[in-house]
Amino acid sequence: MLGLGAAGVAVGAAVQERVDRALSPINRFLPVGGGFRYYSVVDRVEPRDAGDYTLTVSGRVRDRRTFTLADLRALPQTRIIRDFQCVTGWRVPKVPWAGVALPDLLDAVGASPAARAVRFRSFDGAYTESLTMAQARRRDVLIATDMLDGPVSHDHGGPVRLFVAPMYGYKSLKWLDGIEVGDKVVPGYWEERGYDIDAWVGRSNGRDDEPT
Ligand SMILES: Nc1nc2c(c(=O)[nH]1)N[C@H]1C(S)=C(S)[C@@H](COP(=O)(O)O)O[C@H]1N2
Ligand SMILES: [Mo]
Repeated sequence: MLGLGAAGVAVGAAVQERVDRALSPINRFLPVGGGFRYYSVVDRVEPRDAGDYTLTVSGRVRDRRTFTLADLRALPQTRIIRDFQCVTGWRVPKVPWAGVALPDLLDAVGASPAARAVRFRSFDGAYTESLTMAQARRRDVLIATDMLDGPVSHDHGGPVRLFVAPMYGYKSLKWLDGIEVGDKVVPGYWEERGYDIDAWVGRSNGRDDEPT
């Protein structure tokens, strides 16, 4: 009985690994962070030192600006606690996130009130995402410098990632280094491959948030 059980677990793990590989080129459980999986659509992302990191905000803005990590930390800070939900089924409850609320960053560069969309780029060289301006103006969309009460680790997309609280995880682009204010919602990496452009998780997420 015991032996069979162990074999069953081993087979289960092998099947899970194959499912994981089919879902994404790179996919493994992260050793920390209670339930997160590591996702990357490219084999390897060159780590970027916090000291070398920059985020460029361009497009329909009054002031095109390049922010260092220190610049981002000098802007008004927002902290929220929200679940993280991947569309493939795993969910991490009550994750603390902190950084700059996207509307505060858009105000800092003077984003045009007439602009319709915001596009995000990753320094992995492959992944992009977009939001409508109405979505980007939500206060629960963060330019996250911290998660799980520490700096965003490289595996989680640090030094800086996007966190779109009300939407599935694929909107939360990792290794963020470019934001472009424009007029078009351009389908992102997974959206080109069939995922919905509007990725709302549903009304249950974010009920038990803490004041920021
Ligand atoms: N650059 C980049 N960002 C990404 C992804 C990716 O593969 N590359 N995967 C997305 C998906 S589908 C999920 S669920 C989360 C996973 O975040 P994690 O790796 O920190 O668990 O990142 C999102 N952001
Ligand atoms: Mo995901």
